[in-house]
Amino acid sequence: MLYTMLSIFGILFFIPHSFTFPLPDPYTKFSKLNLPVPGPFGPDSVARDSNNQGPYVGVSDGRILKYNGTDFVDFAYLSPNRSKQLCDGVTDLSLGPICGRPLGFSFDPLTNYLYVVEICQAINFTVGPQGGQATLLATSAYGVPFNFLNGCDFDKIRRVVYFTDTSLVYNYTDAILGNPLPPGDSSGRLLEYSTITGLVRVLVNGIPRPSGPAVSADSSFIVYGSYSTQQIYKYYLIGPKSGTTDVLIPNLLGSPAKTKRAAEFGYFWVAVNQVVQTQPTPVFQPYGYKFSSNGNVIVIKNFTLEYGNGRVNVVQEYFNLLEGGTLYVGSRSANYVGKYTKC
Ligand SMILES: *[C@@H]1O[C@H](CO)[C@@H](O)[C@H](O)[C@H]1NC(C)=O
Ligand SMILES: *[C@@H]1O[C@H](CO)[C@@H](O)[C@H](O)[C@H]1NC(C)=O
Ligand SMILES: *[C@@H]1O[C@H](CO)[C@@H](O)[C@H](O)[C@H]1NC(C)=O
Ligand SMILES: *[C@@H]1O[C@H](CO)[C@@H](O)[C@H](O)[C@H]1NC(C)=O
Ligand SMILES: CC(=O)N[C@H]1CO[C@H](CO)[C@@H](O)[C@@H]1O
Repeated sequence: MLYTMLSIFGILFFIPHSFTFPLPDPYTKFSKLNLPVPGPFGPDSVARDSNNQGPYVGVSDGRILKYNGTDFVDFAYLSPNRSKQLCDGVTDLSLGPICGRPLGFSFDPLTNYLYVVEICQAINFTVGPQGGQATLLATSAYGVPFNFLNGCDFDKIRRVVYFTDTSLVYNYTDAILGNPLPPGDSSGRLLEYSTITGLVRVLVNGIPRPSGPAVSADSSFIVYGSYSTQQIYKYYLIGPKSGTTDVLIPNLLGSPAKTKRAAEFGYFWVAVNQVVQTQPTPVFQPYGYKFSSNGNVIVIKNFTLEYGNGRVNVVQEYFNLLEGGTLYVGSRSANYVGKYTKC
């Protein structure tokens, strides 16, 4: 009886903008949305559009695919000379510079345009609702070319896209070759692209390897993680602290990947990977943290059982009355999108 009441109220709790007191982790049922076989892997970003279609994913062979209810089908691509013959299904990441590699994206809910950051040519793009060839928007900030773009988030109030350039001295090629991280590297940047002026601004310079950011639903601050410090930061867009940064969560279990808004107002999810063994090959334990605007961690969801020793790169939550809550998990090492729902 109590259980039934809890699950009825659980639905209420997941209506965005209604409650600020969320139900802890109801996501116990796991399933996989498989990518085409044989084929690409590594859905680093996962998003639904404003008509609740998808999810869309960006994968290793450079495509953006859309889930149509049963299968992932072609939606968009970035490089104007990307050849389907050469690139479709490739798992060789060194072809990234030719085939493209979308690592992060975010929908503008008003126009349903998808804003994408692409890692290899260090550029970003926009794709219209019909998909197809993306349009290049920007390649540098204040004359400094993008080097390792990682994630982005659309701000529907200010109509800008926030994104992070992880490092100016370490790039995607270094990462896939397993090159050692330059010690003490804090050349990362938090950036903003305005869809109104077409200009790129640097919000913060000198960040130690920032990962993909998320803006609060009221557009008052941005949160992002740092791979190196294993912390979550809060950058204020308005108010007396405007333009300054606080440490929001000082002690994650491991390195944070992308941060995304949760379904409820004022909450976020971040994918976190803990290294539990480094030799002979790295072994990870992947987690999803759910936290509030004040940095209160309310859920630490352990993905180790479903993801083995792979990493997770994004945890994206959606809610609608028909389906209830859904948690999508994207992983650079998986050939599927993980889907968690309530039992
Ligand atoms: C989804 O795409 C697959 C492959 O193109 C197709 O066979 C299937 O009919 C589509 N399903 C829906 C619901 O459109
Ligand atoms: C696209 O093709 C042109 C002409 O073949 C070539 O010069 C250019 O490097 C190619 N660009 C990419 C991103 O492969
Ligand atoms: C990464 O940096 C190296 C030099 O450090 C450069 O040779 C290579 O072209 C860069 N790769 C990409 C994808 O930008
Ligand atoms: C996460 O789950 C794995 C596998 O069950 C376990 O070994 C690990 O200790 C768990 N992590 C935490 C922080 O509880
Ligand atoms: C991968 C990709 O699309 N590269 C393009 C980036 O933008 C420059 C300038 O428009 C093009 O020349 C590249 O082909």
